Amino acid sequence: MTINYSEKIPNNVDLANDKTLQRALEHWQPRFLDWWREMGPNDFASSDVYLRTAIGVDAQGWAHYGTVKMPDYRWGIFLADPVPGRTVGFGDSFGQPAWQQVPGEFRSQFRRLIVTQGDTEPASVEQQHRLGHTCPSLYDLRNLFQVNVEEGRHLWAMVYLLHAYFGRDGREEAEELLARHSGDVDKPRILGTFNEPIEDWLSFFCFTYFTDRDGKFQLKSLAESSFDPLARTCRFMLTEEAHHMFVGETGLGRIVKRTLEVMKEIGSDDPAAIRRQGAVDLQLLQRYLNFWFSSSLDLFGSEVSSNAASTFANGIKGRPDETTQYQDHVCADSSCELEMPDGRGGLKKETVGMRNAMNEVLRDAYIKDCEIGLKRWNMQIKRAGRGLELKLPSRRFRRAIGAWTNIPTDTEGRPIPREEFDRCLPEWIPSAADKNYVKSLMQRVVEPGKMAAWIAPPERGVNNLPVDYEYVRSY
Ligand code: BYC
Repeated sequence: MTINYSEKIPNNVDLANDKTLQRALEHWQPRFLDWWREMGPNDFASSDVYLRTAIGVDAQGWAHYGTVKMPDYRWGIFLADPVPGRTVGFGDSFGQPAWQQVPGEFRSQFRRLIVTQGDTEPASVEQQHRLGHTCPSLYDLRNLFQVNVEEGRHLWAMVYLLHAYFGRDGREEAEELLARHSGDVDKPRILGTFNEPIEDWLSFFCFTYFTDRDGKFQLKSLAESSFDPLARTCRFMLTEEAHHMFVGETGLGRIVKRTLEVMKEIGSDDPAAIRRQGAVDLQLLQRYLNFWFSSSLDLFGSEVSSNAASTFANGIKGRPDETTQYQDHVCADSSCELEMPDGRGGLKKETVGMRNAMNEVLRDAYIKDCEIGLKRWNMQIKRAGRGLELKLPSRRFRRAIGAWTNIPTDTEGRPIPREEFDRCLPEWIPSAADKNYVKSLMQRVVEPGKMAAWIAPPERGVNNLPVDYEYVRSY
């Protein structure tokens, strides 16, 4: 299916033949642009940015590169091609034909998930609103803007579903997606992590590593949905999401690389000495990892969740790679064992019905995926002959959602007294002094090819261009 760029809203859903939907979306479009101008990277509205735009939804047609001013980016509605004869892949309706419409009895559950997914997209653009002013290089500035425009498109993806399949409620929800704002006291974004400020690039790279990876797992679960338009929408979004995680993984890897170079230059791994050279000591990086990983773990919801059980049973939300990774797609009788707090400062094992534990199944897969980057960075550290190892904290550490909410544990997940937790927390997550130091590093570098002192250059540029290409002009 080709994307029609001759229309006001580029799409591959034949919008031209659905005048009512087209009018509704054309009514929403100026509101989106107002929001982008107010809450997006608005100080860079006149910059020329080297961006990729989707021109087709298959692997080859994906990326077209060109120089664009961000407000002129062609946000649109792109669904992956349908799979002929697709059937429901899990839950109580397993094996029946996939749905082209939302069944009435599941309408509010679908709407809630689509709204929650949609809410994260503009939230992240709002969180990253001012980062352009402190970019460590033009290459990174361009990557930030690529991420921003694609999150804007992901918002379009969810708004399309709301408009096309949820009538008036859907249109109202689409308006609300532009009315809530990250960190707003009265109208915050729905999920906790999306209200956390991202004020520096270390946080940005952690966010794209950890939080966008939650996006990968949630989108993969929704890509299994029996509601085919949602599944197809998410399948295409996943191709964009991959770049966001690449930005996080390579960004953090480049920070580690630079720190190791500095350690070698000065012949020391003393954090104070490393900071005197304007680099990020690995202990500081560890505290950032602890913060963003623990916050992102909350995005999977409670360990035991009746919401998760019913979205699975009803065929609304499956598990990532449901078809290829699992034998039992119904999970009506199976169970699993979880380690839970015993209410007396210890642990107990609890047997939970599999459907109720679906959030934990996703969290398990997510944690494994997060470990891959850590292994790679630790290899770099080991090769440089340094003893330190970066680690993911325990899944029980600093949780604000689920069974471990407000249960004080150390980073290994051992329950500890509240006083000890309060005393140690500033050593486990970035302290005010850490944040001030990181802030002092955030000086804008915009000479083509030049990098800030705390990050190594990337191994290659974008789309085979050299690293010193002028990826953003007139910033
Ligand atoms: N913060 O049974 P529970 C992405 C709420 S990221 C605040 O525990 P459930 C992206 C929950 O909403 C992917 N509230 O959990 C990344 C519920 O509230 P209501 C985003 C939370 O429902 C970077 C209550 O607690 N996509 O794409 O099984 C940049 C009890 O819920 C939190 C999705 O999340 C939290 N962390 O699962 C840009 C997919 N966690 O309804 C984009 C859609 C839970 O009782 N969402 N609550 O008022 C879902 O699948 C589910 O809603 C959740 C929660 C997995 C989030």
